[in-house]
Amino acid sequence: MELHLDGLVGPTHFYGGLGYGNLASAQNADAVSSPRNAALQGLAKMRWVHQAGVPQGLLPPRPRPDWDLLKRCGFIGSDALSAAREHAPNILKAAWSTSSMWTANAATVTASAETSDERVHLTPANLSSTLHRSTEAAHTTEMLRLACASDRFVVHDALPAALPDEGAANHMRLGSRRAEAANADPTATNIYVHGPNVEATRFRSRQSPEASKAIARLHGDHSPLFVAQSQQAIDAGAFHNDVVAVSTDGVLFCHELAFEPGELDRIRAAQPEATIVEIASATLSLDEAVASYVFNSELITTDGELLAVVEKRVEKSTGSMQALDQLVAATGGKVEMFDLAQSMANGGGPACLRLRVPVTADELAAVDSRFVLDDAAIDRLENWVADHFRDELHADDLTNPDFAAEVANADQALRSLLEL
Ligand code: SUG
Repeated sequence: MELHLDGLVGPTHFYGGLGYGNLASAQNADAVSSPRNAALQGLAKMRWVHQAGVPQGLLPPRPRPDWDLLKRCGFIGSDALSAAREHAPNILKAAWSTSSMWTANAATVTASAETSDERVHLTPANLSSTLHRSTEAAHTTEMLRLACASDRFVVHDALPAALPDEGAANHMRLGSRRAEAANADPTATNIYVHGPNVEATRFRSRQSPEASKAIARLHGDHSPLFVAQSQQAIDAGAFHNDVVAVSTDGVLFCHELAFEPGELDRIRAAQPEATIVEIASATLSLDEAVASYVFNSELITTDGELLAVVEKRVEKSTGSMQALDQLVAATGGKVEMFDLAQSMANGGGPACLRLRVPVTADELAAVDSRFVLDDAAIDRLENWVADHFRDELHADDLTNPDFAAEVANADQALRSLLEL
């Protein structure tokens, strides 16, 4: 089974235009955001997944703004915010970013069934390709070490910054559906997707092969498969592999141009019994796939049934709906549409908002219960959002000391609510 750890959206959700190679983030730069709607949309998805029978947890947002980052960049004292806005607006934005909400980038996780010491291994991502995300690792490491404090888990340090790593968004675990149906513990293949060995044309990859290999080594992964993402997909705006490919234990749903030529055949050879639903460009172009985020659907399996949590903009794309039809025909699964528009406008779909932690029942029981949600906990979080989040956030708010005080207050309230 899998624990889905979603990133709770913080009260400073905004559109900074900070996501490298991320078309939605660039297109929506400086648009007015709604932190309240963003958080409620995320919580509605968590509630649905929990009610569908999948263990659902959360990782809390980081305290904002990041005064330490501002200080390290020379913005000190009472006018730090306005000085940063005048001299280095991207440093100001990085200090306020709620990018830790996309927990598919929080870490890479290997199941205990595939590690040499039979423990679950997690490596927090260094996210060193962009400034605003590079500061997440310290908080993520702290939270994961609290949540996974039991000796059934190993939480490593993030890799050195020179080996860029974006976490589970570039990792897929693929087994066979037959093993799942038999309720066996399949030995799945861990597929680590990294940047291609070609000159970057439009955008460079955010995942180095050296990072993927270091993680597989650290985790003692006995079945790693290293696969190159296609430069064509990266250029079309697939800044993470999970924009064009997603897996659940026995199913891989991907665009035919997601990987460099020949790579999908290597995946097939590694897991011949997996159901691979490969969507042709003739059905859905790469550009339309990146616009709709259909491959960024959150796939879950409960009682042997596949459920796809899909962002509702997919309905506007005929090719994407045809792709979903193919997924349903091949798996017998069901589709559920969600409004995640606030996160989507920053390039974060359903699959970006969750970190999958494959666990046995005993490992799940060993996760710190403060990080695991039930309906009552989700109710409390919704009340916290109602009490502390603005309906609208504007660029000017990021230099307002009153807003900083409001956010510090919200953070305190969350820490006491979660007993952190
Ligand atoms: O890293 N967007 C994130 C979106 C991450 C999506 N995650 C996955 N595909 N798994 C990113 O580009 C935009 C922030 C801004 O522009 O304010 C941003 O960081």
